[in-house]
Amino acid sequence: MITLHHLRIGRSIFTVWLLEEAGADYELEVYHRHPDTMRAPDSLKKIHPLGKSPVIDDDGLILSESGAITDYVLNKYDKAYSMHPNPDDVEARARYTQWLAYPEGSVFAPLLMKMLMLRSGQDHPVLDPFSAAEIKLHFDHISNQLGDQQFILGDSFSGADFGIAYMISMADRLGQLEDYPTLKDYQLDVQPKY
Ligand SMILES: N[C@@H](CCC(=O)N[C@@H](CS)C(=O)NCC(=O)O)C(=O)O
Repeated sequence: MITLHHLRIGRSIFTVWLLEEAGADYELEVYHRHPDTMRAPDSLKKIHPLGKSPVIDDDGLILSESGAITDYVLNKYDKAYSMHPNPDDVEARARYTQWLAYPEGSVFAPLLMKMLMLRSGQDHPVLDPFSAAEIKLHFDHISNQLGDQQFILGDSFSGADFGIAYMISMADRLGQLEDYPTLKDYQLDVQPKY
C-alpha cells in the first residue's frame, strides 16, 4: 500500500487528488508546517533526506517529486491508459512528459519569487520585474495551450493536469490570474470535488 507523506498546506493535496483519481490503495501520514517559519517538520527528513512533501512510500519504494509520483502512480494503477498515454505512442508520451515536467521545472520558480516578495512586503528592483515577466510568459503559454480545450492536453483529463492545476491555483492565490479568465474557469472545472 502507498503511504503519502502529506504536508499541510501545500502541493501534496494534488497528490491526494491523483491517488483518488487513480483509485490507488493509500493512506495518509499528515505533517504540519512550523507556524512561524512555514517549513516542514524535521520528521519528514526521516522519510526522505530533502524533508519535502509530497513523498510516497510504496512498500519500501520512497519517491519524491510530484511529477515523478504522478508518472509512477498512473503507470501502476491506470492500466487502461485513461489518464496517461500508452508508451507505444511515442509522440503523445513525449508531449505528455513535457507537460508533466513543465510546472515544477519552469513555472514554479517565478511564482515562488513573487510569493516571497509579497511575504517580505518589499519591492525588489531586480526580482520584481523578472518574476513579473516570467509569470506572464508562462501563463500566456499555459493559456494558449489550453485554448478552448477543457484540459491541458485536450478533451480528456490526464496526469499533466495535476501539476498545471497546482500552478494555476497558486497564481490565483497570488493575484496573478486577472488577465486569464480561461485559467480561472479551468480551475473550477478540474479541481477535486471532495
Ligand atoms: N519539486 C518538488 C517540490 C517539493 C516541495 O518543495 N514541497 C514543499 C511543500 S508545497 C515543502 O515540502 N516545503 C517544506 C519545506 O521546504 O520546508 C515537488 O514537485 O514535489
